[in-house]
Amino acid sequence: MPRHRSWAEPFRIKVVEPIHLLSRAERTEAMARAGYNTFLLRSDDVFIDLLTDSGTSAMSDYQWAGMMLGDEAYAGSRNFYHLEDAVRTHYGYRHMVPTHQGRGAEHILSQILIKPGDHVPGNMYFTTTRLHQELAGGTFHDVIIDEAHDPTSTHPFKGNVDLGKLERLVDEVGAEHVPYVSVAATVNMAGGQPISMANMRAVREYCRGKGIRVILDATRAVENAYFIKVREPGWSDRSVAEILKEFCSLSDGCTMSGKKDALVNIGGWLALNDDDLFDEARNLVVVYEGLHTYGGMAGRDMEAMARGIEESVQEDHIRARIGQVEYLGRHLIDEGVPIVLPIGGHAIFLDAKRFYPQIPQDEFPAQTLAAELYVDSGVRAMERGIVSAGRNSTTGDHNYPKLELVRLTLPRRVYTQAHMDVTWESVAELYEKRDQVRGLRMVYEPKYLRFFQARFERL
Ligand code: PM9
Repeated sequence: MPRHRSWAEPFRIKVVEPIHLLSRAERTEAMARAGYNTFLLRSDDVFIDLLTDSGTSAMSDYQWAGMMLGDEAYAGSRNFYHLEDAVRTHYGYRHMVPTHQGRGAEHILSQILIKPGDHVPGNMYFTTTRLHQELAGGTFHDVIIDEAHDPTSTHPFKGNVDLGKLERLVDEVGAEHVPYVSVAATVNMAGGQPISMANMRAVREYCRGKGIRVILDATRAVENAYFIKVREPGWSDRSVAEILKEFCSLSDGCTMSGKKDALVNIGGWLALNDDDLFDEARNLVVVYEGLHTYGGMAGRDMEAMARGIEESVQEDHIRARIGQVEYLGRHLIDEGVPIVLPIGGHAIFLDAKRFYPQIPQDEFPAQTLAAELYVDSGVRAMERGIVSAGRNSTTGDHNYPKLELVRLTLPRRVYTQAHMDVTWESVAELYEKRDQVRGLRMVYEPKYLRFFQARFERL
């Protein structure tokens, strides 16, 4: 048997940004000041920031060099054409407009395609995606496979669409009221779980027969392509870049938050193959984002994103990126901590229902756990449970998602293995002391996307 060899990051560190750990008393006070919502903490008060992988990546020297080549012309910036080339080369769509970030693309897409009374099936909701669908008058329907809602299921492709559920919905509401199927790559709210190429192809075939479009949320499609390579039979010899392109070819367009896979701090795009739809998108982008050749982005930011796309599909990059998530997850599994299985692409998701079974869901177990973790070690995580799920737009009741999770999200190329060690050690200690903890009560609730700004008090 050959000896085990560890992987190592395919970069070395050229610039460092100091971070500091406040005292426990200071952290306790900071958490109370933030209303037990990690979104309301000051970044300066955070030691290891695992709130999100969105816009938090470290850019390479190649990307920073590109920033100096920003062409800040109002119209026709050369960086736009670089970005357009990168999207065509790696994602394969014919047309694209830049947007300031992913939700800008979701807004334009929803306005173009959804009419009041329409129905939008998707492989689990995402907060901003669903809200834009609802604001356009649509109703979201979850058609993901049941395994996705079970944190203990080890199905390798928990992002898959359940074709039976999709078919039943379409039969019920009529294909003419389904403007598109919204398919997310590595489903965020399910735990960063991928969709298989075979399932994507089946969705495509079904939709083609019904005249329904397939729109991909490509935000973490590179990570999805990596999982297809390592988990789906028949793909291990293909490059992540090839798989990505083939995967995207099974959709009619995509929305994209460049702040994740594409390794930039800001930016996104909407891509479409259809000429007429693209024309509509180009018309709307000037209303909400900016001219169609910058769409809310500076020239330098478009250059950084074009270069980030190139880097994102490099095999050693993506292997190390997902390898770091796995490293953290393996340690937590070894400590007996309940996490969502299998380990996903961008984050480890702690299962707060099993972590704190004594806390009822409407006393916010995941929100509580995220607050406890910060107080224990200065690690900032994000609630992905009942607070994120919001309220039913018809009844006004809380949505009660099956998954009540805390997300430890890994920014790309930012933290070291030692940071991962501090994180799992803290979570493991909290798990040992889990019995004493009580939940929270919400004392302020904003109307939209409440998880960002809601405030809580300890019970
Ligand atoms: N995701 C995340 O932390 C940013 C803040 S939480 C709303 O996971 C998907 C799958 C996302 C996503 C953002 C967006 C929106 C769309 N789809 O944040 O607007 O994970 O660039 O993208 C966050 P923007």
